Amino acid sequence: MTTVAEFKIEFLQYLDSEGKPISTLPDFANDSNILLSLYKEMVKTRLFDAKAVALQRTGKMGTFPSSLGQEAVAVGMGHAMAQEDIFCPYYRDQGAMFMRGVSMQEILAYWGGDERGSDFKGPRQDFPIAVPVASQCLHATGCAYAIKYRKEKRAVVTTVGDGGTSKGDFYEAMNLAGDWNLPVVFIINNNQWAISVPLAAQTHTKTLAQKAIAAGFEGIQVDGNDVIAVREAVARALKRAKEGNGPTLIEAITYRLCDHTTADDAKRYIEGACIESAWINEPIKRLYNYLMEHNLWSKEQEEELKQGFSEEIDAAVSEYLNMPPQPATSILAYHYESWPTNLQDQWDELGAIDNA
Ligand SMILES: Cc1ncc(C[n+]2csc(CCOP(=O)(O)OP(=O)(O)O)c2C)c(N)n1
Repeated sequence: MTTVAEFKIEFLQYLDSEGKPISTLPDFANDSNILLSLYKEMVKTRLFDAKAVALQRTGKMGTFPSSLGQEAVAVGMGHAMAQEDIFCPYYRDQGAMFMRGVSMQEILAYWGGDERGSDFKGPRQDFPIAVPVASQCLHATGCAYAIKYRKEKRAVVTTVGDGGTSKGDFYEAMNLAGDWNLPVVFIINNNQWAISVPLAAQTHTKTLAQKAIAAGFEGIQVDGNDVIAVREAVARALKRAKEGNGPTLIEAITYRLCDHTTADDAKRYIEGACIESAWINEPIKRLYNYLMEHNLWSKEQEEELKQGFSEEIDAAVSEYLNMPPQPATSILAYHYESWPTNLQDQWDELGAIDNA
């Protein structure tokens, strides 16, 4: 018998959970402005998430998926992307969306059930938040095909949860992206849980990154709580995509330190001790320690930063709460170019509410 294929999956990490370098940092990490900007964006995301959960709890917003503990994945990739790239987000990417230019008010509006929350004033070509699990992977592959067809020098980034990697949509998107050598980066936010289903019950594969091998391209694991590693891996993958060398799959290992969404109670299936030990690895403290150790940050700056963000978030919340309501027909108004006849009754019903 002969071996016809072999593969390996590499793991990228620069800072340990205490913020101490375990290998030489990538070049961009010598620029303290970049490190500070990554840090600030993670803090902003955490404060925003806490406020959004509070709004839901007080009946002022719909269901919300916090990214508590996973801020480094969104922020690292958001920083690596160029403005002209295209983002097809899933529902836990607010940290990256802010960096793309989506406003806090728009994200609040989206989770408040307002269609205007998907009509970004900022990145006009980025996709709206995808809630149907893994559907965004197909959008990303389709978009990447268009980019290649038009010979444009940009790339698409999409994200998916660990549970999403069990879906047909994920495999189909990866398969075609590999076959057509498309400029797309798939990022798995492996937070260990798909609502109450733990990773071990989700799949028998040793890594999720190796799912790329079957599609014919490279998969890599990164410490998803190390924003430097995420930023570096995504930047490398985007460079490869733009140079015509095809897709990459990045599995970012992290942990969901919160309920799945505000509609869930994680205490029913996650032991408190699991969460407590996962807090040791959380991403913000790690970079904070590094910055403090290198005299790049101080307690006073931390206070000032949090104060500034609180004011920014409060202003976005008031804007959101003061948005004039949309007509009821807006639920359907933007979906179709030409109106399907089977929806006419519903449209009329909604119209009647608006005209009452
Ligand atoms: C097609 C589809 N099926 C089921 C759901 C219900 N659902 C919402 S989130 C979720 C779990 C997703 O877990 P994972 O992909 O690991 O992402 P995470 O939420 O943990 O970030 C499910 C099953 C859905 N939104 N879409």
